[in-house]
Amino acid sequence: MKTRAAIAWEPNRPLEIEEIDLEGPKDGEVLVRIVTTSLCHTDVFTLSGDDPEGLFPCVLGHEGCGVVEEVGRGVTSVKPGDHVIPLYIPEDPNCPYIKSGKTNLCQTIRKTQGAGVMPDGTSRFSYKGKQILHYMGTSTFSEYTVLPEISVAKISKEAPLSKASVMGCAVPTGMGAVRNTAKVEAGATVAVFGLGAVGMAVIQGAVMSGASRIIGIDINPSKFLLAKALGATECLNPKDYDAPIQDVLVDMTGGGLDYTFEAVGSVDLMRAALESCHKGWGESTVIGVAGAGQEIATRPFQLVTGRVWRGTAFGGVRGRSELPGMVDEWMNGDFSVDPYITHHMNHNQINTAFDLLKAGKSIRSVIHF
Ligand code: NAD
Ligand code: AHE
Ligand code: ZN
Repeated sequence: MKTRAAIAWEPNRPLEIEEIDLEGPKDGEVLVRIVTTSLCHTDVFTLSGDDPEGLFPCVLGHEGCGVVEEVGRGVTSVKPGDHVIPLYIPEDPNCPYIKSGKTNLCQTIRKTQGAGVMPDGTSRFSYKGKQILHYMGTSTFSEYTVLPEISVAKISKEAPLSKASVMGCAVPTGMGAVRNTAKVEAGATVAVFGLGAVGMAVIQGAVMSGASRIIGIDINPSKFLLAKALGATECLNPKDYDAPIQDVLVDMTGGGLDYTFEAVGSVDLMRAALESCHKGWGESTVIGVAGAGQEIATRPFQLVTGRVWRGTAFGGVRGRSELPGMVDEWMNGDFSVDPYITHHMNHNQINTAFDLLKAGKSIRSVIHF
């Protein structure tokens, strides 16, 4: 079949919308019509050429939602008409990582997914006979995409697909980082570096966990209004201080935060976030994705004296078994996704979504097919 897709031909080149060929689902695969997709900073990161796993040409996009149109042989858990969210971290109940109960990082198809192909080693996308690669196993910047059955989460039909794309990455990542990875408890103090959609979801998760103090940090003060509306008790711009931001935070909290989160992708901020933690117990969670070759550093004494450094992917959420419940929480009114969505646009305007995110002028742009 044909599908209109935004092609990333090479790093740093604007995406081009083309009608390309899409092979139907093979055994164990599903064809999904994407209704909306939104743009996450990780798509920007990969297009920038900084992602060691960035392969071109490809169809980017990993934050989306849609409707199952067709299933391949052997697929039993979803059927045509089901509403689904594509998962860049699948959930295979037979994967030893999933069976461990200790992680959401299913490895069943990680190798082929990282190589931009389906589990059988081939791509379903092509253009004029030339292979176009998948991205993060999802490729949601196409009106139709093919995914392994283990890479879709079936969600309630009550959830509006005009907004549900943000449940494909930003919201579960930020909220999950607080609830599953850091396990923030009521009364705790929290700081989040980076007030994009992921950082905003950290704030929302911290509020839901009953945090007593939530400090938002960003060099773009236009983000502070929304951060405070979501529940940040204070916002800081590191540019307003001469001292390193970790010293400022340790001073203003009487020794440091209980929990900090880095949601930017800067190794310097990852260090600052760790060093803003309270001696003896403070825990810092890395969410941001840093470019190829970059490394984190701190004095080991920071860890010797009781601070803990963690990381999280997709907020530790197991996509098939836990994401549908998070969508239900949204439907029950426990939280809203509306604050994250600053722009709606059509597929042809996808490069505008990139420009807005890079300029710090959007939280999430939702792209409609
Ligand atoms: P975003 O671009 O919307 O937000 C990033 C924010 O960081 C912006 O508000 C920006 O002004 C701020 N910022 C930039 N430099 C800063 C600095 N020096 N100090 C303070 N703030 C600064 O991005 P997003 O979509 O919210 O994603 C945030 C990060 O999380 C990215 O690195 C993304 O790749 C990563 N991410 C990781 C996961 C995961 O599973 N681990 C999931 C989603 C996104
Ligand atoms: N490919 C990069 C790493 C990118 C990365 O860390 N991705 C996160 C999700 S970001 C979503 O916006 C993730 O899930 N990581 C776990 C995994 O297995 O990829 C690199 O550095 O090679
Ligand atoms: Zn993402």
